[in-house]
Amino acid sequence: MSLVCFPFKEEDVAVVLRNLECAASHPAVTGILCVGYSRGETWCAIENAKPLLEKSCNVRVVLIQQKRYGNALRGGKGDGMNTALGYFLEHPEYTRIHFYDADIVSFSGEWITKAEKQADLGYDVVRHYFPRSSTDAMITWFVTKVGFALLWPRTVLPEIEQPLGGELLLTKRAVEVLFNDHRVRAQSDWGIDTLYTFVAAQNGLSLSEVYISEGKIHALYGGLRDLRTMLVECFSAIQSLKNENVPVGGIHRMEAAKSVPEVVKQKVGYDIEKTLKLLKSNWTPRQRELLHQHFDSALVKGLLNASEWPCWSFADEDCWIGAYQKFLENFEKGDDDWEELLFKVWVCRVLNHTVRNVLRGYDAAMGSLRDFVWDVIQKSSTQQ
Ligand code: GDX
Repeated sequence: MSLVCFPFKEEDVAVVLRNLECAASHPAVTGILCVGYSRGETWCAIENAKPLLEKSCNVRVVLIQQKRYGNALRGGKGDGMNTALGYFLEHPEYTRIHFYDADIVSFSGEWITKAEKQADLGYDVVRHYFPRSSTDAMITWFVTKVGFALLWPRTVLPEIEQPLGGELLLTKRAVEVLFNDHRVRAQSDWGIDTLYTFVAAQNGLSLSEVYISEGKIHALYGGLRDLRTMLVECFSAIQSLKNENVPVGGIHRMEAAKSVPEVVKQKVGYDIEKTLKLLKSNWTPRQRELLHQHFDSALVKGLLNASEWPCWSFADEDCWIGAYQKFLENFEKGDDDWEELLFKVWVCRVLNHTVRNVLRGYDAAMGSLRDFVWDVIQKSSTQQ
């Protein structure tokens, strides 16, 4: 008896309704839960489609607005997902909950089947992972994976392929662990994916990752500015956990990846021209002061040059690791100058990766990302 949750804001209504129908038609699914940020156009479309969907698929379809669980942080997807966990625990007829982003164009019943099969084998958490473009997942690679590798190199965390993915299955045991953790309930923003991944590993929940070869085709980003809030919230989530301990090892099974479709290989994940302009904008005298006060001279020189003319060659892997450690120590969420500095250094890192690695082709680019995380794991393991 599985419940499928779609958290949603405003999305292409036709895509959302198709996904609801697809999930509702799956034999393992007896309930669909749509958790809305607000009562807008997408909400109304789901409300109108609900009676027919319930009748034709013989499932319960529930539409609720997200509750406010975390009062200290921005109310976002975290409140949406936590609202779904609360609903799930109040309805013991369900034994598993799945989450899928509502805007996925390539979603199919196969995604549900693959996750259900792993849960049948006894895994507490099942995550979906996808072939991704070499300029996509730049927060996952440079913030989350690198942070996990620096802070908990001997654990399962840095090995999780897509630790921020919004597509996953949780068993009742996993939901109880997550929902009873006050840090999870407080994480009302984009940091929720980090918290679910982290708390599951810290509590020794077993994890299986299934591969979805057709990829996750969904609404695309413009310039990297679109990702600024997500970047800040995902980094801050890692920073909030930096003094925590996680048991070494952990049960982690991963389905092998297959060859990556050409359309994914050729996709450019963000608008480079729009992004170049970001380096010159929003500078304040205090950002310059913070730079001089906390960071290495090569980074200071490079970023100040970038404030006049786009440049990024200084932002190589070593520079990013050095800067990351300084941000872990000193970054203050909610302080616009700190947030802008984190954003600008990350933009330079992404541009450096794009020009130095992505231009050499897909395999070289992905290899460089994997090598980077591997090197950080190696170095951090010997230092701990
Ligand atoms: N209820 C609710 N409340 N739903 C939200 C909110 C919110 O505040 N914000 C977004 N959503 C919904 C949205 O409508 C969509 O269905 C889903 O959550 C994902 O949002 P989207 O803006 O499409 O996220 P994006 O940029 O595609 O990132 C997603 O994929 C990332 C990844 O795979 O790396 C998202 O699930 C991230 O959490 C994930 O890290």
